Amino acid sequence: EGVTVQQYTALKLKVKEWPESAQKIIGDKIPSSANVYFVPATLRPETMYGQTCCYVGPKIEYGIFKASDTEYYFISYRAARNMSFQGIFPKWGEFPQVATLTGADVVGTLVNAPLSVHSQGVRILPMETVKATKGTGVVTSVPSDSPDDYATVMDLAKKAEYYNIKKEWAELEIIPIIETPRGKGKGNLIAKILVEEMKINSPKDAKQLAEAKDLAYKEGFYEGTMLVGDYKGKSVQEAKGLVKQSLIDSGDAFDYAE
Ligand code: A2H
Repeated sequence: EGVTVQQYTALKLKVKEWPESAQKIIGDKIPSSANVYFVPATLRPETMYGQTCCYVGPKIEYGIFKASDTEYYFISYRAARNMSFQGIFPKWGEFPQVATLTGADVVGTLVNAPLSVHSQGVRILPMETVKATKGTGVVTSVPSDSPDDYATVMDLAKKAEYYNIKKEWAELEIIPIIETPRGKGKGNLIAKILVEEMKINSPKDAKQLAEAKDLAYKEGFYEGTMLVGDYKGKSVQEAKGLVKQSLIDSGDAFDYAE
């Protein structure tokens, strides 16, 4: 462990509809007047307009933790514990767990993704490469700007039957969010461009995906301009903090560090 601290934006994706597998486990442990939120940790809040789904590791164990009478969070135990020392739960060091589920139990859940152009909601889908020990173990998917997310939605759509999901859950429209030199005149989907140029065929092409991720991140941050939202026309460097703050102000996100 180094001394660097990673500052994430923790986004709140409200559950609209559980699949039967999750409903059975949750039963009457959560009052119907309360909301449950999937809480992905992201470094790119300015891209949230382009969310098309949200990933969990199918074999990872998660909990639902009570943050208040009206709010419960679906995250890893490790993240809940960390959050309890960051003022996110009412009592310091306490993070009341009301249910235990695996990622597989919640695949298919319909959630509302703040700022997403897909305002009807997006689905919780499986991603094999989610790390249990990073962030919250929940990863929101922005396939326009994240090569990992793009490679994963392509794989999910191709093998929908194998993954036991509906193909259309992985096929929500991918819209351009950020203009960059590499994307300009080519549709501005930098993750798609890089995955295709580098001939990345699978979400498990770890080495190439790491390189693509680095290129997309640097180009997006230093040379990107917003194409959508309240900060359209502004540079990504300017917009990043502004989008984050407006998500926090609207109650749709909070700071999380580890
Ligand atoms: B980022 P760092 Cl558009 N396992 O958010 C695997 N990946 C995880 C994770 C976990 N447990 N927790 C978070 N992440 C992802 C958006 C995004 C992200 C875009 C482009 C690049 C990008 C939408 N997905 O990350 O290792 C999350 O995906 C590339 C750096 O802590 C989070 O931000 O540096 C990022 O990895 C955190 O990575």
